[in-house]
Order: sequence, then structure tokens, then C-alpha cells
Amino acid sequence: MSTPSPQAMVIQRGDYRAPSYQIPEIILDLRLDPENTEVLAHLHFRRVAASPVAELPLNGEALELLSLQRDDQVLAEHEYRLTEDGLVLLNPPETFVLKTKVRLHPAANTALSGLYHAGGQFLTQCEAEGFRRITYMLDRPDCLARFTVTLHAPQKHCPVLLANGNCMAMGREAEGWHWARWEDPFPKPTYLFAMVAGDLAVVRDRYRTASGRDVALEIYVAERDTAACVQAMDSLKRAMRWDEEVYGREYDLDRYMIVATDSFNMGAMENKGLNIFNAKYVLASPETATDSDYQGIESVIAHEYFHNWTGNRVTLRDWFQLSLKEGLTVFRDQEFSADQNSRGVQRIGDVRRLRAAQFPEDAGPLAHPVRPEAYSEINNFYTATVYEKGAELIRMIHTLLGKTQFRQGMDLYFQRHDGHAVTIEDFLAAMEAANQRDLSGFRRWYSQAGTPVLRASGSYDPVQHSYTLTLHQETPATPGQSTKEPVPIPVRMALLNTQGQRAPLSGAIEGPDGEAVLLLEQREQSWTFVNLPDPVIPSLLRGFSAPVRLESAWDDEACGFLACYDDDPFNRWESIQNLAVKALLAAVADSSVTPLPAVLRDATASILRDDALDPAFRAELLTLPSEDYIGEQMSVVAVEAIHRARDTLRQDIGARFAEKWMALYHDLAAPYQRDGLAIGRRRLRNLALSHLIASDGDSREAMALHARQQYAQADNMTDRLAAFQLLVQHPHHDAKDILLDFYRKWHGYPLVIDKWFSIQAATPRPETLHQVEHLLVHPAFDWRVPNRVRAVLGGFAANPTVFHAADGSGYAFYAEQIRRLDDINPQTAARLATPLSRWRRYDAQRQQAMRAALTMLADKAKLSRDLAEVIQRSLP
Ligand code: 0A1
Ligand code: ZN
Repeated sequence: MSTPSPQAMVIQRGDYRAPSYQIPEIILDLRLDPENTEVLAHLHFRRVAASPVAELPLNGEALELLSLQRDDQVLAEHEYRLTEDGLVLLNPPETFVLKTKVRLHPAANTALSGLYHAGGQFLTQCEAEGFRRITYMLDRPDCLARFTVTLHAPQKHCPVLLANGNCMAMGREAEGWHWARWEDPFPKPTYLFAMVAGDLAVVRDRYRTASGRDVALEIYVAERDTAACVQAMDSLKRAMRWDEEVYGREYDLDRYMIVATDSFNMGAMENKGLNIFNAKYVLASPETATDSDYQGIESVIAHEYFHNWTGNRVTLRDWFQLSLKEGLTVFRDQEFSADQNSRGVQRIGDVRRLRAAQFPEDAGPLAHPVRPEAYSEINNFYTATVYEKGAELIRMIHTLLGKTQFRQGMDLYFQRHDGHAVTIEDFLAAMEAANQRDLSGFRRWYSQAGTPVLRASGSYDPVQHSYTLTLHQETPATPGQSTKEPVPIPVRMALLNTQGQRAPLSGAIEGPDGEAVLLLEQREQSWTFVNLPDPVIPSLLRGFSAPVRLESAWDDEACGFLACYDDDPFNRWESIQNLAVKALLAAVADSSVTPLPAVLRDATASILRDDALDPAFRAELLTLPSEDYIGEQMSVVAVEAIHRARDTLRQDIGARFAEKWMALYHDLAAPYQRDGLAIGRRRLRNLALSHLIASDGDSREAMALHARQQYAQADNMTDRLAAFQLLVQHPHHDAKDILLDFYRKWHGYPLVIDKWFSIQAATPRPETLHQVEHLLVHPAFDWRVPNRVRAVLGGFAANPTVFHAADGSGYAFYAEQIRRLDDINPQTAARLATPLSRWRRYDAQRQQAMRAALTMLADKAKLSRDLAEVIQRSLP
């Protein structure tokens, strides 16, 4: 059978129709066997459409139908039809119970969607449309059912049997099997269903809610990982408290379960009361996890927990509303992390991620609005735009309304919609109604793709003692949207005088504590500030108050000034980044130009001198922009020149400030601790090491020795891995022994071995391609484990000079691997294919090679819908 063309199956937002039936109750019974699992389902149907329907289609995929009854009658042939994507009931009565029995093959389910068997465990993943791979059902988020689930499995292999809600009964049965029955009192859509069965150990804790209810907290992991759940459990309790304090939201079940697995396509999943997590976001010990792994756990644990209200209690009407839960929940987890750590550093990290993933997406062929208009495979829309840009839209609403008013809007949203499946429109309407505000212009942010460019210019009038600021906006065209309307852009700003102090804001707008929010609603607007005896420099878009590209007319001197004096941490970071980008672009254009001009050198010197600065923030300020980010600022990405210029700048900064880096390296050494200060110190110290080792001078060999020592003696993975990476990726260092040593030490720890794979794949050397070919046949490589595949292929695609090798070898190799992966795990294949979509950003030769790679994939036999859609949108 040939694959249907993806255009044939495009789903349009405007085509939404409410379901004609609801299924308020579903009773499932699963007999779990890796090869042949049987699922019995009783679905209680109730018609909600006013008049009878001739056809009632149920979703079903890869199911083997064993029996089919309505109430107690076997269905006759004229009463149903089996189709490619399910089962159609013909002329169904107003109410009935459908009883189905199907067979599945969990061990063969390498797509990891639906019910699968991996690593000796049975697991489910039902978002977005995995439930239809478990049984026939109305698999759509606006059908909420009460679930009762009975699991049967051999006690020996699966002593633990879990599903959503409360465990009501358990028992033994013949031949060493046992069973457990679970009931979830909260009606939920199918995508939030989950079950787990396996041989798992449990780490338990308790949490008392603000109203005094006790909740059992349980984290299920392999026996040998029980000691590695401290950060996950602690983050969970802090997240629960935070949601009570900041949003007044309590947990609602008696039990909150988390299960960790190595076999998972994404980060984690918020199934009601039974989250399933990629082990990467649960397990951590100082010896195996880096500081950034710890932070990842904190934010993903919080993210999934916050979904209990934003996603589960109030859920989605249809998948076009995905950002309703994801944008809002990312905003909530970002704010949680900001409250737990340094707000400024958190914001810099958030924006860095937005720019690394979402800005390029928004500027390429896969651009789509935060609320998309059409999709062929919804799994392709779990994107940086829906998540991260979606979060920025919520943040702008928060900025525009203010904290208290935003909370009032949230309260009203929960009050109106608890227990319902709703839309982004419902959310905005609640925000408006609670605050008597009109957000009609703001809606364009949800429907218009593309990153607006914000241009700022200003002038000081020494006669009038006034400053006039002009802002202009323009959004570039995106696929299917050639003309763009202006969007309301909140611009948080302050004025700084030449001594670096805040100047008062008076005139067009006044703000408390010398800060204001300008709202740019037109294409162009001006504001005049008065009573300014001296010239001022504006600090604009403080805290990155809108997801735009700011192009300001300030000269290097003004940027250098802001890099030293701006009291907004984000803007201070932004100013020095801008200086670095500008210097690098000049060096890219002309290799005889130094990438370390005086203004950047002086700003760097002043930060290096400032020992009073928070070390984490200081490390951010001193971290160079990535090669990808520099490439983003060019019309044609100059792959090699960017790499060279950045390396040279790193060397120059290393050499020029060698003494200071050395002092930092020695002074910041300390026994391992896990508080924010210690984390910042480690980061700064490892940055020092990277600059010293990069510098071409005599110290390089000595520093390689230091790095070897650090690798061997580190009491934590952050330091060990930093040294490991520097040594492995160093152009003049033979690190074979270290690679071997690392593997030997950590081969029993999959998450650590993922790092071993990805650092090798990301090494910027010509022989890396060959090396990666070897990695793919390494005994520890496994095509069925997404973390492992992402470590190698994701690491490779993030390696600019190798992936984008001018002869096209990187693309051809990469596409070949995607082709292979598509037969195993389409969702991960499609996601990994997206870097190839950016072909327009490269020179003619590379364009041709990237297109050839995409065309090769397009011609693949049995191309998945996931990958087909990505290719088709990439290759018009
Ligand atoms: N809702 C989850 C992410 C997720 C999405 C899709 C998945 O499978 C296709 C799995 C997880 C979250 O936002 O955390
Ligand atoms: Zn989410």
C-alpha cells in the first residue's frame, strides 16, 4: 500500500465540530503480555447531538479486533465498518455500551506511542493520539470520561501495576498472575490516560496541602536508582507549595506518582496522577548529573505538576489549542524556576533557548502561528513556537495587566472552566472579563507567525531637555502569510543618565521606580520624555518583555555603557552579547579584523574585575554567543568563518585575560555543594578553564594538564564533564585514553553514556563523521532508545562545521540515519529532520546538498506521516 499524500489528510482548525456522542464512562481491562496483550473495553455512549447520526466513527490504529458487541449483542455486519483509521458504528442508538476486545503487540511498538514494552516495563504514551493504539475510542481531547482500569500481569515480571487515580483493589490469579484495579474520580480525555507495569522500586514521601490534606508522593524507578530521586522529590514538593502560594491551586488526588523510563520520546508526560518521565528528568546524583541536569529536573517536574491545573483540570477542546496548556504551563514553570533561583539568570536562559529554537523556526519553512491553522500530524506541533513563544505571549499578558490582575484573570479562568475542554479564546476572554480589558489586538499574536522586528531610535534635545524615542515594528512574511499586521508590543523601559543612574520618566509616560511599559500598537509611535537636564540612554525591552528582534540605533559606545551599567540583568547581558555579535560579524566578513575590539575588551575587563557580581550572572555575561546564534544574524550563514572567528575570539579573550582567568580558576575551586552560589562558581570556573585551554599561548599544555587533573579528581559530574568535553573536543589533544576511561567508569549509567555519545558527535573536527559512523555500531547504541539516538544524531546536527561540511557529506549521512529511524520511531525521526528544513539559510552548494538529502527522504518507501509532513513543508 502506498502512503497517502500528507496533503490529503490535513486537518483544519475551522473544521472543528463538537462530537455527536460523549462517553462519560470507560472500563478497561488489560491482560499484559509483551507479544500479545488483550484489551477489553466497555465504553458507555450517550448521544449529545440533537438528532440521530448515521455514522459514528471511532479511532483505532494498529489494533487487531477480536470481538465486538453492543450491549450484549454481537454486532451484525450491517452495524459497523472497519476502516484504515478505526471503526465506524452505523446507525447507533441513543445510549449503549460498546464492548470491544482487541489484541496489541507492545514489544513491537518501537514508536513509543500507545502501549509499549521497553526495558522490561509496560508503559503508555497517549498524548496526542496514542490512545487509539490501545483500543477503539473517541480519541479527542473534548471527550472526557471517568476511567476504571484493571491490569493483569505476571507477578514475577510486573510486581508493580499502576494506573491513574486510586487503587481500589488487588488480587492474585492463576499461573502466577496478579491484578490491580484503579479508578480515577476525575473525568479526563484519553490523552491523559496512563498505565505502567513492571519491576520497579518506589521512593515515597508525603505532602500536606494548604488545606491540610495528605498526599502520598511516589517516584518509581529501577531499584538501583532509588538514591537518585532526591532532587525530583524535593522539586515536586516545592512546586506543589508554589502553586498554592502563587495561584491558590492545590493538588486534588490522594496520590501523585512519577515513573521514570529510559524509553521516552519527549521530556515527560502529565498523565493524571501518574506522570511518566524520561529518566533524564528524574534521576540525579552529584556523581552522575551536571548542574544543568539538576535544573532541568526542577523545571520539568514543576512543568508536569503545574499541568494538573493548566491542562488536566482545564483541558483542550482540540489540538489547535495546544498552547493553551503548553504556553501557559511553560510560563508557570519558568516563573517557578525564577523564584527558586536567580531571576535574571533564569530569564537569560529562557531567552537563549527561545532564540536558539523558536526564532529560527519562526523564520523558516516550518513557521506556524502559536495557534496553528492546519496540521497533518499533530505530533509535529509540539514545537518551540507552541511552547516557548506561547509562554512569551502569556508573559506579555502578565506584563500588560500586572501581577495582581493576571492572577484575577487566572482565578476566573479556573472558576469558569474547571472540568471543561476549552480554547485559547476562552482563556483570553477570562483575562479580559476579570480586568475589564480589551485584548482584541493581542489575539494577533496567536494567529500571526513570524518574529516582529522592533526598530528603536531616539534623540536628546539639549534645548528642551527632552528625549524622544521612536519605535517601529515590522513582521517578515512567513509561509502562507504574506502580509502582516502590527501586534501590540509591550516595551519595558527605563532611562539611564550618563552616570548610569535611572533618570526620571516624565512626560508621555510615567512609571513607578523609574521604569515604564510602553505599548507599541501601531507600526510606528514616538514618546517624548521631559525634564531631563542631561543626555540619557534608554534601556529598552527590559527583561525581554516581548519576543521580538530589537534593532536599536545605539552606537558601540552606548552598548558598552549599557554592558557595564544597565541595572536590568537581561539587558546588561544583551548589550555585551550585541557587542560580541557585532565584533564577530565584522571578523567573519574580514578575517584580518580582530574579533576583540576595544569596546568589547573593556566591557569584558570590567566584568572580569567585578568580583562582587553573582558568579552565575558573571558567567552568563562572559559566555560568547553560539555559532548558531551568530549565523542567525547573517543572510547567508558563513559556517567556517563563524567557527574560526568565534574560536579566535575565545582565544583572544583567553590570552588577554589569562592571569585573571587563572586566578578565577584557582580561587573558585571548592568542595561540591549544591546551592545557587556553588553552581555559579562552578560555571564560572569551568568557563575560565575553557578560555585558558583555548588560548594559544604557553599555558595551553599546562591547562590541558589541569583539565586532566580536574577530570580525574572531580567530586561531581559538572566539573568532570566540563573537563572531559574540553579535552575530547580540543583540536590538538589526544584524548583517546580519557574516552575509554569515561566509558569504563560509567557504562552502567545510560544517562551518563548519552553524554559520552553526544560530546563525541559534537566534536568540531573533520574526522567526526567517521567517528559517528562507529558510534552508530557501538554495542551501547540502540535505535529504539530515543535518548541515545538524540545523543548521537542531535549532537551531530548541533555540530556546525561537521553537519554543514561544504561537500554535503554531513547532510547525506544524516538523512540516511533519519531514513532508518523513520521505520522505528517516526516521531523522533521527524523532529530530528527539522535542521534540514533550514536550507535557505546556506550558500548554493549547501542548499543543493540539503535539498538532495530531503528529496532522498521524500522518496522513501513507507514514509511516516510525521516525516512526510516535515519534508513536504520544507521542500515546497
Ligand atoms: N505534554 C507533555 C509533552 C509531551 C507531548 C507529546 C508526547 O508524546 C507525543 C509526550 C509528551 C509536556 O508538555 O510535558
Ligand atoms: Zn507541557
